[in-house]
Formats: sequence, structure tokens, C-alpha cells
Amino acid sequence: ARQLKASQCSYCPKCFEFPLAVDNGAELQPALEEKPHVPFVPGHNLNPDGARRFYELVRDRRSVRAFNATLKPPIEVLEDCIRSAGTAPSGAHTEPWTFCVVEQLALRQAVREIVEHEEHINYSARMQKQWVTDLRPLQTNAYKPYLTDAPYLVLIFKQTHGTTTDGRKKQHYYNEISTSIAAGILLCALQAAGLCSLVTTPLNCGPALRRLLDRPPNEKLLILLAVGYAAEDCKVPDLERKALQQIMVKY
Ligand code: IYR
Repeated sequence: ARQLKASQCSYCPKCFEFPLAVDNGAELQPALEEKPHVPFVPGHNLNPDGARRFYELVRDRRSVRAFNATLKPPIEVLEDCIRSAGTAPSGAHTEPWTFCVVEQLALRQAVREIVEHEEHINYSARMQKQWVTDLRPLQTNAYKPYLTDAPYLVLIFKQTHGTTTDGRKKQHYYNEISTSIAAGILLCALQAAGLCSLVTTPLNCGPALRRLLDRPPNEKLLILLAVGYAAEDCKVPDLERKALQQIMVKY
């Protein structure tokens, strides 16, 4: 392995060193297989209409807490949505996510039991009074019928690390950000497919849900998504969103 001077990085035009010659000791392996780069052929046509249509699509997404318990969307549609989520960028292309799709009623009931038990403690003791007050307009509480009414629950786990082909620990850089981006893409895909969803982040439920689904300890629950069609009598809070001028600053 080559010694680096304190002022010299492993590779940049300034240091003018080529990275492949650097520190490629037996114990170091790149997370991603080293292969020649291939040409990328981008679309050159600006598509402002596409941006507008995408906005109009995602604008109508709402967090739904009342699901139709008798109508189940085809699993293939959900699979396509998760395929889209899997296109998210990730740290060193480690793809540090697992999407567990729970369809079996007995398992959804078990998830609900775990979540309702913990949420009861959350709402009554763990969450500060101000937090519970802030949630009042959303009309949420520890009672979660949507967890058994929704035909699918998608439990999104971030993988804190992976395993190399020779069984060693593989770093998963930015696993939480990467998995959150994938979750965002999943929400858009579900919306594009005409499905409704609810993002929940059940406090203190991660370990029990991980064990319920028999997931390994390197997987930590990030988001629990309920997915399905909205109930006929579903109501949502009359929310407004911040205007562009409030969320974007131009320089
Ligand atoms: N996880 C709880 C509480 C909750 C917290 C926030 I911040 C919300 O925006 C909504 C709910 C629950 O699901 O009820």
C-alpha cells in the first residue's frame, strides 16, 4: 500500500494520482464491482409539461387513515412501485433497504397489536404534551384500525450494514438518507398507480416488528407504510401547503 502524505488525497487532479494504484490491499474491497463505465445517453428534450403533470399528480397525494378493508389492489402493482423505489440513489450504490410487504391478515393483526401497545404508551407518556397537541388537527391517536384495514403494510427497513461476498461487514454509507429517498419515490409511485398510503414512524416499535418479521439485526425499521384504497367515507384534514416562494430561495 502506498503511503499518502498528509496534504495529499487519494485522487484528485490537484494531487494527480490515479486511485487504482492506491491502497488496494487485500483487506480493502470497493462496495461496488469495478467495471468500465458505459456511455450514458440522456434525454436532451426539456419536458416542462412532464414536470407540471408530475406536480399535479403528487399534489393530490394525501395521508390516508381510513382504508377500504374489502378491496385489495393487485400485488403486481405494488411490486412495480417497489421496483421504482429500488431505483433510488444510495451511498456507494449499496442499496441499503429492504421492503417487507405484509399481506397476511394474522401478521397485520400482530403488527397492529405491537404498534397500538407502544403508541398507547407514546401518546400517554413518552410524547410531550406539546407534541400530542400538535397532532390534534390530524385526529390521530393510539387506535390504529388502518393497520388491519389496509390490505398491505410495507415495512421499510434501512440496512445499517451489509455483507461482502466473503462474509465481511460492508459499510452502508448514508443508509438512512438513501432509504428515505427510496421511500419518497415509493410514495410517488403509489400515487401514480392510484393507490393510497399512510407513512407512519411508530416510536419504539422497531425491534419488536423486526423480530416479528424475522429480519436480521442490521435491519432497522425506518417507516411503516399502510397501502390500499381509501375507504368510501374517508376524510382528511383540510391542509394547505407552503407556497413555492416559502420553500424556495433563489440566488
Ligand atoms: N406515530 C404516531 C404519532 C404521530 C406523529 C407524527 I410527528 C405525525 O405526523 C402523525 C402521528 C402515530 O402514528 O399516531
